[in-house]
Amino acid sequence: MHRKQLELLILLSRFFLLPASLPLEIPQCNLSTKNAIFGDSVLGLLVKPGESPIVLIHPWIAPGPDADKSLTKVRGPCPALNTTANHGFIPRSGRNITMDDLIPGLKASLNVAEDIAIMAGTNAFKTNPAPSATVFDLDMLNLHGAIEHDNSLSRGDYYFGDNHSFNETIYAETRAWFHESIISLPQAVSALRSRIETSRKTNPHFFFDLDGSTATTASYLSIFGDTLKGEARRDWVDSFFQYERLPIELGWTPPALEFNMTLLLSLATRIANMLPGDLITQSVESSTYKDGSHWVGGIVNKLNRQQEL
Ligand SMILES: *[C@@H]1O[C@H](CO)[C@@H](O)[C@H](O)[C@H]1NC(C)=O
Ligand SMILES: *[C@@H]1O[C@H](CO)[C@@H](O)[C@H](O)[C@H]1NC(C)=O
Ligand SMILES: *[C@@H]1O[C@H](CO)[C@@H](O)[C@H](O)[C@H]1NC(C)=O
Ligand SMILES: *[C@@H]1O[C@H](CO)[C@@H](O)[C@H](O)[C@H]1NC(C)=O
Ligand SMILES: CC(=O)N[C@H]1CO[C@H](CO)[C@@H](O)[C@@H]1O
Ligand SMILES: CC(=O)N[C@H]1CO[C@H](CO)[C@@H](O)[C@@H]1O
Repeated sequence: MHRKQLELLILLSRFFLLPASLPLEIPQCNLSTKNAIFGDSVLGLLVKPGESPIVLIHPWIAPGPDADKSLTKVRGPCPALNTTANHGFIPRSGRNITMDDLIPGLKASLNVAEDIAIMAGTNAFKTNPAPSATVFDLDMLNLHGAIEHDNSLSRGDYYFGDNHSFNETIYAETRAWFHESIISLPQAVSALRSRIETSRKTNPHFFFDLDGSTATTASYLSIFGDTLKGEARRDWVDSFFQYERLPIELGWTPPALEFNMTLLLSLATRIANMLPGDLITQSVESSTYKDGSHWVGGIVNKLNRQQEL
């Protein structure tokens, strides 16, 4: 939709859809952001002051079972992708997700940059059993050691069975480190470290994925807080992990700073450097963050390793 058309529609909406006195204001959204969120949908114009366009255009819908079994929705171990599917930013079915779904979907929902979407998509395609696939289903990510990894903040390790559903006991261990309404970087690192230590003690097949572990912590801090400070709002983080729902009702909006690979690697490196040294040196695949390339190489190694196990 062109800017002019959008402006005209907003103007018209004031006459037909909203009392004239109500300003149509979407906080922290400029015109191009609005466009990304609304797409071509005129429904966007029904937004009332104080209501988020995401809630209206992308309502959260739990992935319940469908009457038609062939269309049953699938979800996977990644809370961020589950969440974007629950809001319909990527196919609600959770199936046949392409790069063309991921790039605009992650941008509009979480202000995640294209380079991260491409990295995530490239890794996800490798979990599709079909050779050279360029689509994936969210549950394909359950493949252990690819994107799914041990010592998750909210899920059990593969060794213990269910490697993908939200697990209250495990999240409680993570949450115990979040002492204040703002999760600081040291608290976030302590939570991750505690999960690593628990897995190391209890899981005889523990496999430490430094990249996956530090990237998860870096991502939730960046999306629900401030990537530069490395801290996040605890109520937003809770809502995300527990319900896989964007915490819009709690006042969250996508981060103002686009979250890209440079920012991800920078915060992940800070986190890695705060972990005990032996974890870093014992890490199996990669402990360097020079660029994003090892993510893809790393996953191939991990997939091979999975076959060896
Ligand atoms: C509007 O948002 C776009 C996309 O996020 C950004 O590139 C642009 O700088 C923003 N403009 C203003 C005035 O904030
Ligand atoms: C996904 O793709 C497969 C193979 O092309 C197709 O059979 C199936 O109907 C698609 N499913 C959805 C939900 O789009
Ligand atoms: C959650 O994790 C705990 C600790 O590993 C485990 O004992 C429990 O069985 C798990 N719960 C579910 C529902 O999988
Ligand atoms: C990532 O974002 C930061 C902050 O906006 C910016 O300085 C950097 O150039 C960006 N990196 C890339 C590769 O776009
Ligand atoms: C490798 C793998 O996918 N492991 C398991 C993840 O958890 C579910 C059970 O909840 C299993 O069906 C998968 O086999
Ligand atoms: C596999 C898994 O944990 N899926 C979750 C994805 O998100 C929905 C909505 O919160 C949960 O109901 C699913 O359990």
